[in-house]
Amino acid sequence: MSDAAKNLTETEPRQLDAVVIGAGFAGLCSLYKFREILGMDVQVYETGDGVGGTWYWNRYPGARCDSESFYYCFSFDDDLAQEWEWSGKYPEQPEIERYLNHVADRFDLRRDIQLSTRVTSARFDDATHRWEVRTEHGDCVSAQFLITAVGCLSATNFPDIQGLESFQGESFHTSRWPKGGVDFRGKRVGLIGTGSTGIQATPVIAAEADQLTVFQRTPNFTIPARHAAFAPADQAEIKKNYAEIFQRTRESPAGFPYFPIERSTHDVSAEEREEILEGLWEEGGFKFLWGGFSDLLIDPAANELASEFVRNKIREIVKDPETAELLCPKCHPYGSKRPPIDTDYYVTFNRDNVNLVDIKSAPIEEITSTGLRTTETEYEFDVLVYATGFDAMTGSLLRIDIEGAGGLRLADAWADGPRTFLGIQVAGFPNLFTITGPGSPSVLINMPVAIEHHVDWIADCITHMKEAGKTRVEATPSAQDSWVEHVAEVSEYSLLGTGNSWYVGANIPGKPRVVSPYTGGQPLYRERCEAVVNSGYEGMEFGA
Ligand code: NA7
Repeated sequence: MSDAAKNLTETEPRQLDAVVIGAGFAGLCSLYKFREILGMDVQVYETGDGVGGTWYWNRYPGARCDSESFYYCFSFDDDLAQEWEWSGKYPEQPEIERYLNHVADRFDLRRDIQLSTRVTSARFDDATHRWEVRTEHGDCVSAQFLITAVGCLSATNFPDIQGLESFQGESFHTSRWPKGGVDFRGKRVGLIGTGSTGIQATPVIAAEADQLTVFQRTPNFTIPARHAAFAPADQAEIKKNYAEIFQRTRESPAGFPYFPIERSTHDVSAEEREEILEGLWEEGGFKFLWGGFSDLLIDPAANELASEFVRNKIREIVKDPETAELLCPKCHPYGSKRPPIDTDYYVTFNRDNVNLVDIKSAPIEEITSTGLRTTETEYEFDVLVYATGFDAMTGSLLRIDIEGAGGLRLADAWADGPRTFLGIQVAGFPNLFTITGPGSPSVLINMPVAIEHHVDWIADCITHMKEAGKTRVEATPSAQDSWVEHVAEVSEYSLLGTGNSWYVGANIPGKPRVVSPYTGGQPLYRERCEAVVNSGYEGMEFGA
């Protein structure tokens, strides 16, 4: 080979059919589908040094799934579902990480996954209809399709508090937890944040630490998970009914194998309402949210009755009335901030070594070298835990420098909030597919169900393209405008977007307030996606 030819080979980027960013549920599912079923040449890049995505990073104490194990998993392979044994209802992080590693091995996925590699930029080439993708290591590849499988909750949100770097003790963000764990024995611990993560971590840290102080800005409603191990008979029953269970997850409003009861809160007497709510509380888990009265997330008065039911539970459980009142959410409807489910959260505040501090009335002013100072008090700690969440829905996409056709940057296209078609495509960004992107139901659905739906839809679209001999596909601006309008319109009927939550970007200072997830429910969303396919991809333009 001549020197010139050699240089060309060395500098010419590797040519691929698709780059997938992320090796969590969405990335593994994409790789399997695009490589094994469509026969594409796929490269996955993953920042972590293992597969698992959310379940690789979030290894904080108490990290557990909020959906039940037997349907928070893949349905695309019957043998996989039959082989894998879940230990119980709500698996802890290590078990889900093991499951995803098993999936990677079972389908021989690792050979196309490059770990410890962050994708830094992606640029669409108008002339070739291909994406040029660059990584932090300086690799550059060329791919026809760019599939983002980056997760809705993966861009860590470190709070912008003065003095963050000055703390001399140990400090950790829950989503970047050290693999070896943290030894809390004999230590004074400060924990900031009472979302799902803080609520899961609090009881576990409290049981180990000398003292735990929880800094709460907004109280949250949480329902007991009532975790239980599976007996062999439970496993057998699930496996016998798997086809039906998975089918129900695809048909129900939120991707669970159950539906809301077909009654409004106001259809029943006060006694019957309490009985039903009590039953849901006793059963535990997400049924309180997705399996209760049909008007819970629509009618403020109905919601207030359920909210007050939970507040009364808090007042019953927490012995100190002042602490109980502080834990009672009073400024947002139940469900309008993502409601956690928990194991022993409220009861933990009865422990002598646990203290709750209201930082709404007395905000944190500064992190100091020895702890933190609020406007009222100075606190000293050995360990600080930031359970402060994520720049959700858009953060993980916007942290990659994505440049579409004509040099349009995603950050500019979304300057006033995310705009997508079905949450899957973005006008001006041809051949880019965003799995569980903003504008799709994503986090309002049991995630593996949402992911498999998107991966199947994208695979069908790519197949259609190939059969038609096309090399470029993108949503039209007008189809995108209509979809954005529809997403906003349906959100008007729901209470889900009314809280100051990450659903609307309210947790990130300066972020435009937009209801990011589609609140119209899974059936309507699937219907819309199917209608696009059945119309021959109306709203999408194909080019060659
Ligand atoms: P969340 O639900 O966003 O919760 C973060 C918590 O941290 C929440 O209580 C916030 O209070 C609090 N927070 C955030 N920034 C600050 C600052 N600057 N000062 C004080 N307190 C702050 O994140 P999670 O990790 O718990 O859960 C994320 C999702 O992962 C979860 O919903 C599941 O889907 C899985 P705020 O409520 O904003 O007042």
